[in-house]
Amino acid sequence: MDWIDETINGVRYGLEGRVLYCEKSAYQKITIIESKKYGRGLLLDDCWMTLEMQEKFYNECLIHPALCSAKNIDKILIIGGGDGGSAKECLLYKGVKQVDMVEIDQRVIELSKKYLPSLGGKAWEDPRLRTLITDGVSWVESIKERTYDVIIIDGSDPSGPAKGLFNKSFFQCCKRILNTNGLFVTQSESPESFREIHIDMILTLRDVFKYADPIYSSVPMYPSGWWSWTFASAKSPDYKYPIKSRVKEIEKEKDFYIWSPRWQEGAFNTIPASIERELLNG
Ligand code: SPD
Repeated sequence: MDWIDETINGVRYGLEGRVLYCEKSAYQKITIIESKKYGRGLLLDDCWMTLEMQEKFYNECLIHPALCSAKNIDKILIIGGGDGGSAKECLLYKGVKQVDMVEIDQRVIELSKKYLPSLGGKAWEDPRLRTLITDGVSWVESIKERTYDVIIIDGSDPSGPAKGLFNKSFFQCCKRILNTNGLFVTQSESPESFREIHIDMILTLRDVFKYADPIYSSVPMYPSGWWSWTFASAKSPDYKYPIKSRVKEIEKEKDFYIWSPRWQEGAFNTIPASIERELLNG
């Protein structure tokens, strides 16, 4: 056994385990590990992306507040998400007719299917999933307006291939290709380890969409363990309120670890005082 660590600003986040596979793809270093405590995992450029036994901490917060509260969920766009975890959660909803997953690095998908099959699970065989290997920024620039009901940004950190997913121009394109009632959600980094990026993302999203609000929860292996997801809409902050019929349907599909309608409403009401202050003064 060895230690596999992500290091950032003089702190490290590590697990005891061993490296199963590592390669340098055209875009990034991809590492697959086997850990003692949390099963197999994926790192991109030495940053934790997912672990078999931690994906629930991240994917439930990214997907279910959005899909339980969006007016329509027929057509979903996921940018990134090559491990398949976020697509799997979306496809639990019978009302979802199409999920376009736009992943820049084909090797992330191939290696996730091979080493982390439980992440994507049945999603990989679901005819509603369309996998598109291309750059997410070019994709949103090329799509005609009002194409999607929900847009989900499931990318990595703002360095390397995911850098463009944090720009105002990217958010503007997302707004353009969302339907009028559409809902946007992005992972929005750690309010502790990436404070400036986090605050800047929320303020930029408010500027672009009008309504944008973060929720916070824990992803144990991510820097500081404290993570955020930000939801945005041009119409109203309805993302705060799960739709009863949708909740009833999804609660039959799985036993949730984090998400519940009560958790969702609470999460949007528990913004830490210092963040609220910074956003007000922003
Ligand atoms: N620092 C980790 C940020 C990664 C967020 N996205 C993870 C992608 C897993 N589907």
